[in-house]
Amino acid sequence: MAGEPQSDCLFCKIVSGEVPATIVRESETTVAFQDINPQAPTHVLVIPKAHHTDAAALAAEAPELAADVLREAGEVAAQEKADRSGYRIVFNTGAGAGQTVFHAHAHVLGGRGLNWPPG
Ligand code: IU
Repeated sequence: MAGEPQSDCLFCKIVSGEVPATIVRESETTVAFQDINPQAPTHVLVIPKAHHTDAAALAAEAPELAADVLREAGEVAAQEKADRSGYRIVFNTGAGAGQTVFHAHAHVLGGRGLNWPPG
């Protein structure tokens, strides 16, 4: 069911502490941790603690939680000082767009110039 922990979900295991992560920020409803394969000097993932498959499902099923994730993404950027030169919040949605973990997550990328359009 939407919002319930999934036993086969890596990010649910990070929320529960079963899988370690370098956590940089936490709120009542979200966790932010360093991406293990960083694509920029700042590359932090912000996830809702509750399991929702992707950003669209999160927004539909729990809009206030989606707002929490966005707000925390901005706080992470400020905390990491990525807001000084601009940063990007990315939600890969669907395998064709590069989503590999099906627990909604915002990538916060910054600390270098970011090209547009993305690859
Ligand atoms: P994607 O948008 O679903 O592709 O993002 C998943 C991210 O999760 C990706 O950038 C991975 O490097 C990252 N990640 C992680 O931080 N820790 C892990 O144990 C695994 C993936 I697996």
